[in-house]
Amino acid sequence: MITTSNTSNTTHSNSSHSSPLTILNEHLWTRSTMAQLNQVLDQQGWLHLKLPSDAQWMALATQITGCHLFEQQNGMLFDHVHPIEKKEHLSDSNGSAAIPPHTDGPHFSTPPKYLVLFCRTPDKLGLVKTLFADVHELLQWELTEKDQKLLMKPIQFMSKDGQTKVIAPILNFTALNQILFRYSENIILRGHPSPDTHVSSVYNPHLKEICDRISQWFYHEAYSVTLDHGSLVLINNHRFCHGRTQVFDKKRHLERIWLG
Ligand SMILES: O=C(O)CCC(=O)C(=O)O
Ligand SMILES: [Fe+2]
Repeated sequence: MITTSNTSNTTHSNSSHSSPLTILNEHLWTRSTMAQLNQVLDQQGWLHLKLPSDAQWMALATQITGCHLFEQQNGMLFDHVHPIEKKEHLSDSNGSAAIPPHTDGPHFSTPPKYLVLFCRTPDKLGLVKTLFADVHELLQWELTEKDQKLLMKPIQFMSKDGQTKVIAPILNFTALNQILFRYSENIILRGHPSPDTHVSSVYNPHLKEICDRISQWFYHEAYSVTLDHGSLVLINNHRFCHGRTQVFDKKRHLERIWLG
């Protein structure tokens, strides 16, 4: 059995709903634990585990999901999320600005199925929130016909270096009829996945309305997590949109993989 703690720090941003944090010591890494976690991830769409800081978290994530590592920028299989000097004003994993709602790797024809974040060094001020919201809930909101049309409209998503591009709608479905959400407020409204936060021009004005709707849903419905030492978060990146608030502690350091 898996032990769960009641002192959760995963909360619904707009309500008191909270979900227990799973404490997973290495002696619990059994096949049946993996199967249980796989089931929770499949139904809930996310998992928040607390691991010892020296845990083999990448092996654990591949075992739980049954998925393989997915190439990130420059052929890397692993990346760091931490502010880098001179990039602080950017709204991305190497900046310290807030990152608005997005899915990772929207420029791939099939984006990574899971995003996995492991917390190496938490934000010592405890202020940064990682946010994630279920697209199933967006689809239950009252969307106008125009909103629905805009969700289905093919648009261009590009990589940071502009080399990889895909033209696809925000909302799509897989052959198995599962949601495939592809989104980046930065790309759609600011024209780049990692925009300078000082730039305020609207790149795609006709899509502003649907982005505002998504933002409204996201900040209303999102789960909010404060990542601590050894926190491991797995998020279904086809079904959830995520983002984070501004980083003030420059030492905050996460490690990230994608699985697909
Ligand atoms: O910093 C975080 O909590 C999330 C970062 C993120 O979403 C990203 O780097 O794409
Ligand atoms: Fe992300």
